[in-house]
Amino acid sequence: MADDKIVQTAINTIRTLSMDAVQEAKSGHPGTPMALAPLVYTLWNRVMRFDPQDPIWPNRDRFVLSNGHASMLLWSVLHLTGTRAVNADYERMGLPSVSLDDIRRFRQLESKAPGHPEYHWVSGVETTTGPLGQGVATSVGMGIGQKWLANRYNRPGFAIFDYNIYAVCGDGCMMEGVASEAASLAAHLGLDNLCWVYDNNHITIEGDTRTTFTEDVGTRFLGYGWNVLRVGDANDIDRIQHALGVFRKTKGRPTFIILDSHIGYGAPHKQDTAAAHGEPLGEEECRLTKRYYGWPEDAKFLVPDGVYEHFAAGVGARGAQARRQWTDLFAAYRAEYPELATEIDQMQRRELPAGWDRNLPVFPADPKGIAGRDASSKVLNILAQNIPWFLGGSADLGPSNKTTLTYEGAGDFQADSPGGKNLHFGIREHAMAAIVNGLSLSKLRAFGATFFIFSDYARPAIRLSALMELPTIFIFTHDAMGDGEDGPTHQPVEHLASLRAIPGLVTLRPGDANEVVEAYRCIMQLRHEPAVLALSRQPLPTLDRSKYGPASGVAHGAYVLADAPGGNPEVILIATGSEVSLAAQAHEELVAEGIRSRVVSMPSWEIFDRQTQAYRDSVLPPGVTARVAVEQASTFGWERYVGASGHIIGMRTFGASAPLKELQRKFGFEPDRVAAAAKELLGRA
Ligand SMILES: Cc1ncc(C[n+]2csc(CCOP(=O)(O)OP(=O)(O)O)c2C)c(N)n1
Ligand SMILES: [Mg+2]
Repeated sequence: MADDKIVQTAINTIRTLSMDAVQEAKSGHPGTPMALAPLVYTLWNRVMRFDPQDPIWPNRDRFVLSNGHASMLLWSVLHLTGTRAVNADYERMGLPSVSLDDIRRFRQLESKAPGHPEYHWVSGVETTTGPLGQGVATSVGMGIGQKWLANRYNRPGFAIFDYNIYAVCGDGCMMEGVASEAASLAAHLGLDNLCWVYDNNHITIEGDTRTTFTEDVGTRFLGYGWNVLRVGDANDIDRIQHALGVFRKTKGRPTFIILDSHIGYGAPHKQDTAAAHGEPLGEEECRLTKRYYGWPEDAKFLVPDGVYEHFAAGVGARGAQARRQWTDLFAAYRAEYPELATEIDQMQRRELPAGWDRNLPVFPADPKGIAGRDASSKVLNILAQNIPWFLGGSADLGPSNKTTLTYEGAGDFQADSPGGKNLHFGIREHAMAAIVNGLSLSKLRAFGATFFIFSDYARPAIRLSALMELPTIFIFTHDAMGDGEDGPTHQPVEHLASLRAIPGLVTLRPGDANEVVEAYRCIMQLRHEPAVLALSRQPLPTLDRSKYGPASGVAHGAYVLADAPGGNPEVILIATGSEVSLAAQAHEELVAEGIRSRVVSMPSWEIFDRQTQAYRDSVLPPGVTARVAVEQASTFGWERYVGASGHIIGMRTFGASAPLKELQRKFGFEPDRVAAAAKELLGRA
């Protein structure tokens, strides 16, 4: 076949596979894949360095489909390029990542062609997308990650990391705030490894964007400081290729390509209409569209002769060669820089370096104590020195979160200092969380920080970190009413409950400085789960561990801190965070009155829930039903630990603005009140 002919056939294969899959599934989004097939073809087959034989090769170019509803683009191209599957142990499998059968079973149970791109479910997906805006925001994290990796690991003659990141997005992504936050930061940081292609089709679900979206997107991106290009015809692959070439030559700023396209391209009745967005075209319209493409009208899931070979000769050959060269380069690099090569190996497998936890502090007993955020600061500064690829930052609250790394040489990450370990996200919590995900997808170990109350602003990306099974770390300080005078706008109430509700997310609310250390020890060993650390603003007494149970109990999620004589309690006080020492005080009062009480410190529900039944029963003996839970947060959910006859001291309102002492009195967080609740349960009030 002549070159032009096979190119067109390859593009139309992407289109028709997408149409057929949506038609067969009776659901999905055909129009955008039909419009963007030429873009995806050009990117993959002509530009990207990606080896389908090894989709996790560290120096591959990254492709992010931020308009995740157009997932059939990705399934088509992963299939046509013969991309191979990788298992959870990072082993390359001989099997295809997405088979034609998966595409026939688009959106069905177990198919490797699900509704939206799912990282962890389908090899070759770089990040989960679907919630619009997340993909592009995450791609900024990938851009920062590449810069950081290049700075640390590249050496003269050894460009170990020189990959680019391509993200495709639509009107929805452009309207979402998170994309704006991320775009602003990407330009500030001069991420010239980052290219977004904007599918400017003027269509969203409710119809023409005249009803909602009339801003000048190009001017907006110019204002951010991006290199803005335009390709006026989404079918013009030479112009697309040219624009991508301009991107690759542009230094010092990211590139934004506005691509004018026609949703549902070629469908006689549906092109340029919202009807092409999210429903099957219909059998008749499919036939007519195929006729327009010069395709056999009744063929379904057709991959014409020569198409697989064409992709093999394009991205396949280029990717294989690039990976071979890189592998040779890396072997020579390993000989010359064995320590750095080992670091890269460890990062790729999400392992920790030897000695990662050396010098972690042990805090002496101290009734005045230290704030959770201050203990955290000490731990972070040690971990960041022990683990070269551990980095992070705050959304403009570094001085309050105490997350700034202050040791000699930690440095700030900026355009002209891409080796810095202190990231400055600005007041962009949502983008921060997506960027931390992007860093994690780049195999760095990253944290983001803000006040606990503003975790809401980051929640969609936190949820995705759990869905993607990424070991990202979210450090949230001012975890309760500790900054009392700021009042209800700054007092988290339902945040713990709502984060505990996210499957796979590990929350930890440590009760004193030594629990903070142990919480980090747990978190750092997570490889496939994100963690939220809720830390106090105010000092918490450092408990005397010669008297109380050891803080290493944090590793079990909950543990017996103080017990009744003979380990035979009649009432159990369960507390987290700042309420642990409060419960310990109440315990002393009860003991003085001859009541056999036990205190359980429960920094993490999730970790406790996965302990053996025997362990859980040893901490919360089923026979002891008099139980009091104390937590300066919504009472929601504590019933599961205190049972029907238990008592919960928590929040049922938004709090108030007043000094902390007064708030503690008003809302019942005082030792007497906890002791009184226990006595009432025992009928000894
Ligand atoms: C955060 C979020 N809000 C809403 C949706 C539902 N949704 C999916 S696609 C879409 C329209 C997107 O329009 P556009 O990005 O222009 O996509 P096109 O139809 O042009 O492909 C909407 C509202 C979503 N996926 N994510
Ligand atoms: Mg659109």
